[in-house]
Amino acid sequence: MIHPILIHPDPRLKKVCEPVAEITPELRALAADMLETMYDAPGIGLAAPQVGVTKRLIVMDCIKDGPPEPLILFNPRIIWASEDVSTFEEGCLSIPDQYAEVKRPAEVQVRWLDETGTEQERQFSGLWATCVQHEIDHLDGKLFIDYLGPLKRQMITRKMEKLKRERARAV
Ligand code: K1U
Ligand code: ZN
Repeated sequence: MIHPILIHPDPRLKKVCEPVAEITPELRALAADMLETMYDAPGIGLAAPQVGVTKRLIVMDCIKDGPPEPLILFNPRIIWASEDVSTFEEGCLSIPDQYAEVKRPAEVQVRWLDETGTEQERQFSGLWATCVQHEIDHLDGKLFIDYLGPLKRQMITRKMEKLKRERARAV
């Protein structure tokens, strides 16, 4: 099932999400729905708060060409970050059509539980590293625009408020 994606500003996108205590069939179904929603958008990542669920769950697939490589991460944690940084032009499905350069560690080591409850660990680099940090930020109520200066952030927020008003009028 495809879920509607919340648009900034929304209080649910500012919350620190709750850790997942047990991976239930309902949470596995939510993860599958989130992947479907992400591919449909289309996007390369999605965090549970973006579909209104304030739990620590993200999905990703940063493969652009070639066979898909979907990842489901419950309670993801960055356990190491490189000193090297990389700058990437980021977008966000909750802030449509707005992009800005964000500087983040170039490589991160992440530990999480997969959909079977098994602990996984992987070192991410390139787009995967940018994406996993962007998604984990969502779980802490942080958006990529929070890395920008106040004027740019305010300008984007106003555009999103206008977009939401227009969308509300259209229904
Ligand atoms: O979390 C999100 O809002 C998803 C976001 C993830 C992301 C993008 C860029 C840098 C860091 C994190 C997106 O997927 S925006 C859409 C996007 O980047 C994309 C869409 C289609 C093809 C390729 C990329
Ligand atoms: Zn985002």
